[in-house]
Amino acid sequence: MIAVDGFAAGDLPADEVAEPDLDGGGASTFSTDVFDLDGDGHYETTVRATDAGITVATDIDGDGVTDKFTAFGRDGQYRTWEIFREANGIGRGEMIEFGEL
Ligand SMILES: [Ca+2]
Ligand SMILES: [Ca+2]
Repeated sequence: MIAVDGFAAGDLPADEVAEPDLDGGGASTFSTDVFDLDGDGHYETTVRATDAGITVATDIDGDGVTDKFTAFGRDGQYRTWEIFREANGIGRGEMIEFGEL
């Protein structure tokens, strides 16, 4: 079972959100793919497959920092966070969606 429950939405550091520790023990990454889903020439979406599941990180505004992050577990559960950077530079995540595929 994937430990997405281990994600504390309040303390996701934006700089590290692209490589979350999904199982708490250091999931090994099998593949990383980048996509330009909206076709503007900027590859804003990073998809990583690990032994814990698949994560999708999207940098919507192209500033190099992930804005939206979704984790899909092997059990079919998914959760999406929106990442904010506060004035003091600290990233913060807020869960905006979750469910089962
Ligand atoms: Ca794009
Ligand atoms: Ca961004």
